[in-house]
Amino acid sequence: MAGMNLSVYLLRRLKTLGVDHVFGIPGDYVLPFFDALIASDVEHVAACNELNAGYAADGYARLKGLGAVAVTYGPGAFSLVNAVAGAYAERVPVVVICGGPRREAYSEQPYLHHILPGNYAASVRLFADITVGARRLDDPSRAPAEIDELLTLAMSERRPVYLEIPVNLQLQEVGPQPLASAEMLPADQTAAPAVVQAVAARMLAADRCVVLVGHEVRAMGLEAQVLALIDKTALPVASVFSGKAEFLEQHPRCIGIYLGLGSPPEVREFVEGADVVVWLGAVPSDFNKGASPTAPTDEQSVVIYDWQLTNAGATMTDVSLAGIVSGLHAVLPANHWSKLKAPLHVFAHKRTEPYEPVPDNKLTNQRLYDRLVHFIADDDMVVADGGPIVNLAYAQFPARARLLMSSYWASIGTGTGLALGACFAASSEQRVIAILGDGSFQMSAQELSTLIRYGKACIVVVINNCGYTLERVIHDGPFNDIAAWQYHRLPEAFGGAPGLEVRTEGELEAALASADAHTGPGPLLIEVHLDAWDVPEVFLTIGGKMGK
Ligand SMILES: Cc1ncc(C[n+]2csc(CCOP(=O)(O)OP(=O)(O)O)c2C)c(N)n1
Ligand SMILES: [Mg+2]
Repeated sequence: MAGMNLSVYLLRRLKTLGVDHVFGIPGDYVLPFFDALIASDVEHVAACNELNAGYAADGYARLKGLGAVAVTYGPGAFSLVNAVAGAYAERVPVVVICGGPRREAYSEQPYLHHILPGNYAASVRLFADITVGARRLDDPSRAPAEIDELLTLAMSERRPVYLEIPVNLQLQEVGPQPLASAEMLPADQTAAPAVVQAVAARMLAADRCVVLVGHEVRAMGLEAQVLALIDKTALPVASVFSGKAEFLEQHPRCIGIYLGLGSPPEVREFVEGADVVVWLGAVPSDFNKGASPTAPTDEQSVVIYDWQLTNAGATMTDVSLAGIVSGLHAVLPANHWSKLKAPLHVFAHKRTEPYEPVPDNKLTNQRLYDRLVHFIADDDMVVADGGPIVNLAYAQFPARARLLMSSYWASIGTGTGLALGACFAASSEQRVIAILGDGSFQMSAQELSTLIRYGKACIVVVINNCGYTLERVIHDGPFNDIAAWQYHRLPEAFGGAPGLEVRTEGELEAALASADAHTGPGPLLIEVHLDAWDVPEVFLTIGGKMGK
């Protein structure tokens, strides 16, 4: 290991942890790192701006377990803030590599570009709030250990970390240090047996018990364990909005998705009328309770989330989700709930419902998703942004399809970047299908050119409904209108990829046939026109409540 420099060390560690691509944009404070990146076996992927590079690293990390983004100081790093905050909120391990000024400058404090006047600590401080570790690496002899510590933290907490590396240290030798092992830690199993027993006893005493699954289950890699728990016990289970658990929607005990007032009536009645509601890796948040005045109360609920367990209002810390899931699996009797009658697979859009196109009919929101649910197949990676996130909540997913979206942090504009990252994480057989609202797409549309540049055969569906429909249903005004773009013509302007326009059911069939046949290189964009107010009835109900 003699002669290894800091950047090479970091890149080797990333590579061992499965990171084959680093997204990002250079600048003078990070150029030595970029030289090392280009010379390494990790590929650099350029995005049009740092925010989108951050979203791409997020999409990549959701699929590969770790992602990385490299940027320059100040404007580069600060542009990343929303993407990193989202990764923190949604538990996605993204490594931020930020090149900083020369090490001596931190004490001498000269006026330099990209530095807030007199504030050389600003970046580390800013990222401290939105990562599980934000550090400046200013001692090459300690850097390998610090890098390993931060990477381990990112992997075990499933949250971002921030590494600031002074420009004159990026190629400094780190000494003849062996590569320490910063392997992905197994999910922490801690959950005191007494805690598990208390939850199990409460569940067993209830007439009706239901499990709600949210975004932490996926983030912590516990999908198989949760399925095994449901298999063994026959507990009725539903997803929630934040981190819709698409992987369990085909399970014989899956009742559907709980969205408060937005739930199908039988799902709402079953969940809200339960004696015990177990929120697994799910938050009883405003979005997940969907403005329902009769949403599960604290007394009704057991909430296991963010290393905390709240049972009937009393909170305990240091309880891991993995520990509770495996503990419950061990102590709950087999088939205990098999006689509990529960609704089954209640989804507005299901593959089992036949769909017959009426070619000349103008396409509607309802019919679009009735059709898309047949298009989405096992092993597809679906990315959603804006209104499509809510519409897809009502679609039943194939067991092996993945849905990527910002549904807890809920930042629109993430979709194109997430899709870009997913394209680099996907295997060559996997399709990436992005279904994006026009308002969301306008925030990051230039990454279409990145998909073209790298020849990624992504299907990008842009729903042109003339603006911010989700906001219209809450509170309308001219602020919800957006510029009228000819979305289907963008691929041509951005470098020559096909773009199609859909207004009728017949045109949708033709476009989806093209999508099925599309192998690239580069994306296929399908612009779908819908009316601005064409939304499911429930959106109007919830929107009205949220507006108040
Ligand atoms: C970064 C960010 N800015 C603003 C919002 C508020 N917001 C939530 S939904 C939405 C409109 C989404 O529009 P679009 O993507 O076109 O989907 P549609 O509602 O039209 O289906 C806005 C502006 C947000 N969530 N995130
Ligand atoms: Mg829209």
